[in-house]
Amino acid sequence: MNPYPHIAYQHQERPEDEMQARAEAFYTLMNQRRSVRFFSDRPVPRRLVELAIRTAGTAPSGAHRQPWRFVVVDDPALKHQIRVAAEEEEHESYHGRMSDEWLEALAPLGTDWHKPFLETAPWLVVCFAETYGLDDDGAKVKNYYVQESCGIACGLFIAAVHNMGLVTLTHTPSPMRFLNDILKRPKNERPYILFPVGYPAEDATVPDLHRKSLDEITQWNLGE
Ligand code: IYR
Repeated sequence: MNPYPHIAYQHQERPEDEMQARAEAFYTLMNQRRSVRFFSDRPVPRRLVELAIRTAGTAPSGAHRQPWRFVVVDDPALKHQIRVAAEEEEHESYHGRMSDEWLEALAPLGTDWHKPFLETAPWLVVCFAETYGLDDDGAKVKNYYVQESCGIACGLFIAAVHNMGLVTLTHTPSPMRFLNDILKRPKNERPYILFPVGYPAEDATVPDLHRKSLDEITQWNLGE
């Protein structure tokens, strides 16, 4: 493969006070983000979902393979199929597949196998991770750092959804392979995260969680 030609990087230089103000504003915005499990059925324009996916697609990826595929669902029949299949798997998980330790870890969140948001939210966006590519002859092409790449893309997706004033949830019914069948995706793609996207329900609540402090999540050089 030929190297990419290099072009000038368009750096946006900013005065330091503006950098500080933007950094504070962005942190404040992101610190207001919450995973929301109670959705309104209020419609959301498709172009907003498109913008969240475009934003996700700006993520860096191993060898620039961009090993993600976002499948967007608003068809009620498809959403129903996904809900039924997800609840079936989740029922199994909550009633035997998850360890007691895991169930205990989840207890404070109050989650269970019911997933009504899979039908209530106007959009479901499923990120599939392309575990390997296929060339024109159908031969396998290795992808690199697929988990990391998709994780970053999904992080940007979540930030984009929050920034536009909508809510989402990183839903990972397990196992998720049923999504390949329902959404007709090939076997080199693995469901990575399922995101319901929409407005929160008017009476939506979230658990009163606290985030670790800067000190708890940071070490400067070798620490004190
Ligand atoms: N996927 C299940 C269980 C679950 C697991 C974790 I780790 C969570 O942080 C939350 C839920 C579910 O969606 O209920």
